[in-house]
Amino acid sequence: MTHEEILQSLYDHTLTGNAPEVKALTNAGLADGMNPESILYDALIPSLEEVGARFERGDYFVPEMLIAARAMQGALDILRPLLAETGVVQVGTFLMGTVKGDVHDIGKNLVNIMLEGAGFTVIDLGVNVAPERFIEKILEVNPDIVGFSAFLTTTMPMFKANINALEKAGLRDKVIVMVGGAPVTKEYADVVGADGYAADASTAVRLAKELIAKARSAVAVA
Ligand code: B1M
Repeated sequence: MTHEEILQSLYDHTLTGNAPEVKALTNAGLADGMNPESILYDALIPSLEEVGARFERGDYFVPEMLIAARAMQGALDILRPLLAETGVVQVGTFLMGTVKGDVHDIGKNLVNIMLEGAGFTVIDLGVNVAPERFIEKILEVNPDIVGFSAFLTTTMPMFKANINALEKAGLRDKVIVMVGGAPVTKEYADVVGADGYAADASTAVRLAKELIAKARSAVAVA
C-alpha cells in the first residue's frame, strides 16, 4: 500500500469504527516510515470531523460516534510515545481536565500528549471534573497552569463556574487558566476571564510556554 492509500484506509476505517484495522494500519504506516503527525492530522482527525458532520446531519448516532472514537483512541495509544518523544527539560506543571457534564476526552488527551512532549508534567483529572475537584488538586500539586476542556456548548459555562470557584478559594492569582475545546472561541475565553485559549494542541503548547514565561518574568520584576 502507498502512504496515500494507508491514510485513506485509516480515514475510512476510523469512520466506520473498525478499531482492529485502524490499529493495524497505524502500525503498518509507522513500520513503513510514515510520520506520526501525518497519520494524526491527515487521517484520524479529519475522519472524526466527518463523524461529527454525519452526526449533525442525522446520518450517525451516538453509538457510531463512540466506536469511531474508540478506533481513534487505539491509534492514539500507538502514536502517543512517538508524539511525546522528547529530551527537553521540564518547563512546568499542567493540571488538565474536561469540565463537569462533559465526557469528551480525545482532544484533551491529544493536548496532554503534546504538552508532555514539550516538557510539561501533566496531571490529568479525566472527564466530568467538578470545580471542587480542580480546587482540591490545585491545592495539592500547585500547578503553573490549570486547563479546562469543554466540547459542548452546554458545558462551556463550566469555565466560568470553575474560575468563580478559584476566586472563592483565593487561588485565581496563583494559577494560570487556559481553556479550549471544539466550540470554544477566544472571545468566549476572554469573556469568562481565562488567561489563554488555544484552538488546537500545538497552539496550546506554545501558549502554555508563553504564559508561564510571562508569569515568571512578572515575578522576577516584582
Ligand atoms: Co460528541 N459531540 N456528544 N461524542 N462528539 C461533538 C463534540 C459534536 C460537535 C458533534 C456534532 O454535533 N457535530 C456535538 C457538540 C455540539 C455542541 O455542543 N456544539 C456533540 C454532541 C452533541 C454529543 C452528545 C450530546 C450526543 C448525545 O448524547 N446526543 C454527547 C454528550 C456526552 C457528554 O459529554 N455529556 C456526545 C457523546 C460523544 C461520544 C461519547 C459518543 C464521543 C466522545 C468519546 C470520547 O471523547 N472519548 C463523541 C465524539 C467522538 C464526538 C466528535 C465526533 C469528535 C470529538 C473529537 O474527539 N474530536 C465531535 C464532533 C467534532 O468534534 N467534529 C462531537 C477530535 C479532537 C482531536 O478534536 O475535541 O476539538 P477536539 O480537540 C482539539 C481542540 O478542541 C483543542 O485541541 C484538541 C486537539 O487539537 N483542545 C484544547 C481541546 N481541549 C483543549 C484544551 C486547551 C486547549 C486546546 O487548553 C486547556
